[in-house]
Amino acid sequence: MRKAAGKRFRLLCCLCSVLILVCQALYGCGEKDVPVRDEKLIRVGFSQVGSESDWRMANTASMISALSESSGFELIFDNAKQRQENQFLAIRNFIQQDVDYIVLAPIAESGWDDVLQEAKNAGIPVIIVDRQIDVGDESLYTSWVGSNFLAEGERAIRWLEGAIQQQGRLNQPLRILHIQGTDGATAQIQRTKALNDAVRTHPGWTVVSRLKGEYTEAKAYELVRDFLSSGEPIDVIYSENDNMSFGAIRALDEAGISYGRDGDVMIISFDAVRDALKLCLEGKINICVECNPLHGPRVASLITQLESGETPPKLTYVDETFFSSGVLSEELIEEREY
Ligand code: GZL
Ligand code: ZN
Repeated sequence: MRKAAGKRFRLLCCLCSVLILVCQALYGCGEKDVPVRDEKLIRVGFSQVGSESDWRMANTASMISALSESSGFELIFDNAKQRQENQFLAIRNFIQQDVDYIVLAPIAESGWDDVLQEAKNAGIPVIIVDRQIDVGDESLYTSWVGSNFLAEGERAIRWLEGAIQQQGRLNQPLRILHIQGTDGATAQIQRTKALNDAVRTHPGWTVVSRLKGEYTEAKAYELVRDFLSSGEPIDVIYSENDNMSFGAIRALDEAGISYGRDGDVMIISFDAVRDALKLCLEGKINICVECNPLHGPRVASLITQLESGETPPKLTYVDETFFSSGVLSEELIEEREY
């Protein structure tokens, strides 16, 4: 009797488990739903300038790690390879995909009015990161976070004035080789403005040549090598990012020209990425002006504020400093995030 009941019970159990399996297979019901596209994730389309410099790579890494799925984001990343038309394509693609936010690291300040009007018409908020944009209607973007590039340039000039004064050369001629970043980028416009303002106030200072290095080591190396072959003497290289400084240093080495703390040519460099700080510690670069690329957490917090209905500030400037060989150490360099 008992055996038969046991048999019936076992039969009933396996019938139920088959039923549950069938139900899960058909309706996905049961403890873990398999999301087709998890509605809870905030979908962000990010149009990045390219991968032209160490700074840019650090910026990309910061954005990817901050806008991660574990933090509640679905990131759609596009690398424009330093071409603005690729950024237009990426933004239109994000609009098609109906993302929740568009984040744009603009290659240059101008040209954004039309494509950002399309994003506005689609009701997609746009956050600008790093360089700024110049649009007729400032409501085309919700918020910007980045550096005060003019302040960076002025920091470099104040250091140069101090160094020249120490050498007793303040009113003597100073021949400056200026290596510029990508034309029309806010970092280029404002770091250049700081130098131009200084040349205007120091009669003996002259810019002997302006080279368009596009923030890359290769381009800067080529242009500085060609310039040095003219034999024109220089006292300072004002280089608008570290990778162009690396290129300039290669050309100076090939030309047998000394540079840095104890050399004939002082080098002023912007970004302060790790490899530049190491050269600064060795005395090969005189000053590294910090330009902080770690905007990922800042953008994530802007989006979080917007998600909770808050209105973040229109412009958020990050704090930055500068480094000369005297204040650097191996430990300090190792501790830095980029
Ligand atoms: C500055 C950034 C510049 C860096 C370069 O915030 O736009 O672009 O100085 C980078 O290294 O390529
Ligand atoms: Zn404007």
